[in-house]
Amino acid sequence: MTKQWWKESVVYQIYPRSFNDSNGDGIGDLKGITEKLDYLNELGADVLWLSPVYDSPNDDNGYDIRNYKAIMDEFGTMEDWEELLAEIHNRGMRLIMDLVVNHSSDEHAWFAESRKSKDNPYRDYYIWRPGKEDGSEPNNWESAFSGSAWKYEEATDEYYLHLFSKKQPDLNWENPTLREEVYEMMRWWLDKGIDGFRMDVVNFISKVEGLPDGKPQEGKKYASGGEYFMNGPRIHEFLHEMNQKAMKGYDAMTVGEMPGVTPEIARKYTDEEREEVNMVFQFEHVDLDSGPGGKWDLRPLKLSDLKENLTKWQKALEEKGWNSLYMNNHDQPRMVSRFGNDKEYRVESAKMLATLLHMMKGTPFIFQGEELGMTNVQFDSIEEYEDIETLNMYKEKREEGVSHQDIMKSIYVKGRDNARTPVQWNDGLNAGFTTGTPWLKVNPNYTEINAEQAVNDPDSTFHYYKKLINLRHTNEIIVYGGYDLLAEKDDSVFAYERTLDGEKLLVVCNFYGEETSFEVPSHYAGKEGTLLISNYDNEAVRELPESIGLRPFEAAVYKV
Ligand code: TEU
Ligand code: CA
Repeated sequence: MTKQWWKESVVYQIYPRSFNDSNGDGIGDLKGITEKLDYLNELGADVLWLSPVYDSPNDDNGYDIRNYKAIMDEFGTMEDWEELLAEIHNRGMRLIMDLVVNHSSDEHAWFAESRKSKDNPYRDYYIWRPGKEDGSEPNNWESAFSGSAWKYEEATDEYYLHLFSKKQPDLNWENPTLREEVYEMMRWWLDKGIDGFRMDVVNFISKVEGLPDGKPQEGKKYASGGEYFMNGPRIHEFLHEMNQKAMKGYDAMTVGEMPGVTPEIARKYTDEEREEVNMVFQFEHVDLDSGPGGKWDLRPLKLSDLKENLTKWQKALEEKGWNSLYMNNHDQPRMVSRFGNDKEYRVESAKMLATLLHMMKGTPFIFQGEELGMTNVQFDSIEEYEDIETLNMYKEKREEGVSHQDIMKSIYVKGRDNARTPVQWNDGLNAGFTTGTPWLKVNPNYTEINAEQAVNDPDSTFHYYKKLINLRHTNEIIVYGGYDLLAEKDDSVFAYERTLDGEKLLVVCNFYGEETSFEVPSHYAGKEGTLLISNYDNEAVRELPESIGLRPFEAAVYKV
């Protein structure tokens, strides 16, 4: 377990479109980010992760890249980007960019060539196949954005694969020339001085040869096919090659976004000796409230499942490999609405969830607005929603005869636009996000929930996050200590301890809104516990009692 800057850092994710608009066109932009760097520095963020800012037709809000070496017009110019990077580095912070190379936009020059003819030199940059004998698609895989994962092209009488939208054709990683083009592009950005990459669905890039049919669920036409493209046969080879040919020689971090990754495979991806990636985003903990029908099939979260899953990940990567720690991002609903109580106990539960996550072993990722306790949103009509995943699902379910109300219920709980409403800076027009018309409506609760209020309120979630980050910066035990779950059978308390050189950190969280208590394990009997942080006003130091009473969503961290 070597010491690394990316193990000691807290990362803050910016979704540029919704962060801050500097020119009144209703769309967040790079200059808008530069304007807020002092706010992020005040919070204590060490690394900023920018969701894609490259030239894109925005079919999937920038995750469909048309030119990997140009900045999206709506976000500004390359000069604006250079200025942002310089201002980030001037403040001692770092910048990682989003690497989206499982697929490109269908408007990328490579695809424009590839679709021209079967013998075009760029044909094999993408995955083309003839249809089946009966004229149907080459296999029965379903797109993550509804419908078949294949689109037919008349011009060459073949289909191309798109695991996501029709405008996001999958790149063919079996093609060494394509791989070299990706590595060259990565070095081009690293030579500009960036500090690493977040890698979009990077464990999808190796597909099983023959692209076999999956097994559709009962009554379904398409199958996920995930067993044939997640963690595929050459994935470790490709990631090691990328590490050697693109990342080598740069002091840079990599985090792979890996739907379908398990702890065992993640240990291989993140084992430093294997030189693949530094850490991964896993999805098991954010799938615990999904039924067999997937994310829109709502299932209440069981605390015992969450305790078991996060503990499994903590233990699996405790000695070898490294965890990321997140519950929020631009694809996930806001955690205070999803796992906490965003009504009577919004601040307490937001702080409790943050404590639970930030005191674990791994690199924490804060999603924009999470530090303000921003919540999910409920728009009445589907027209007010923007996300292609939501809109395609709505259309598909309406065609299946599901009622508007029933579909909206799932969208309110799991829709990605929950995370994408503009950051709420103050209680003025459009929450201070824009002087124009926001591309996506502002959450109406901005009048109470906004950065200006939070920065001026010492008891706000903002100052609580700032304290959590400072604790990580000043206590090695939080970064490098071991992890052990406590009170495993307790159905309302999530408690664990961290251990390093004889020192212990005791983390106790009441996950629900009812009073409860935590029975302190006997190995703490009579020990002095210094209270490091709590979301209630607890006395500073106290001898650890045998039982700690916990108010609704109470969280406390003791150093013993
Ligand atoms: O997300 C990958 C992914 O699996 C998501 O589609 C996620 O499972 C789903 O959104 C849950 O609702 C990455 C990006 O983070 C996402 O924004 C992109 O839409 C997707 O890849 C395609 O690039
Ligand atoms: Ca703008």
